[in-house]
Amino acid sequence: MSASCLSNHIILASCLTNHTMSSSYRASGLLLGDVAALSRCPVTVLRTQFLKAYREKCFEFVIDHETYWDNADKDCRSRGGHLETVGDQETQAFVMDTLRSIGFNKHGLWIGLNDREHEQHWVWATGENLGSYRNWGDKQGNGITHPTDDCVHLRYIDSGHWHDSPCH
Ligand SMILES: [Ca+2]
Repeated sequence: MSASCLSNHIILASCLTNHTMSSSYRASGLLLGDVAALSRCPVTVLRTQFLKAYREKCFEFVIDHETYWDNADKDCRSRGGHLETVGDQETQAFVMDTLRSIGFNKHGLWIGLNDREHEQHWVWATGENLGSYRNWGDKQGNGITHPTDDCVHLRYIDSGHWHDSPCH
């Protein structure tokens, strides 16, 4: 087994859930401060230092345990959200900035991107197709070296580049 394959199997990452805010926030069109924005996150979501608001979403950084994508996906859904869609550079930067600010010290964080259904057809956990924004790391996401790597994490220790890994 190659070193990169081995490291793929020991990667332990965490999940990032997001939730849609209540409509009053979206309708306001105002840039609300963190505290006001957080108050509009679903009441079921625990208010901790790991809950952040960005644009119209509440992000729950679930970093207290490590697991594989399948479990992270289930966990996020059970919390009423889904694994995060990183649809543009701004969201990517928000996630990286937040990880830095909360002292994240793991390899990376699972995001919703996967090609489990059809090889090389990348979709988000929401079912949306991968758009024009991509942030693949070197030799990642191509399906050539490791076609069974169907789930993607944002690898913090590689400047946040995306790496595909086994889902479970
Ligand atoms: Ca694949």
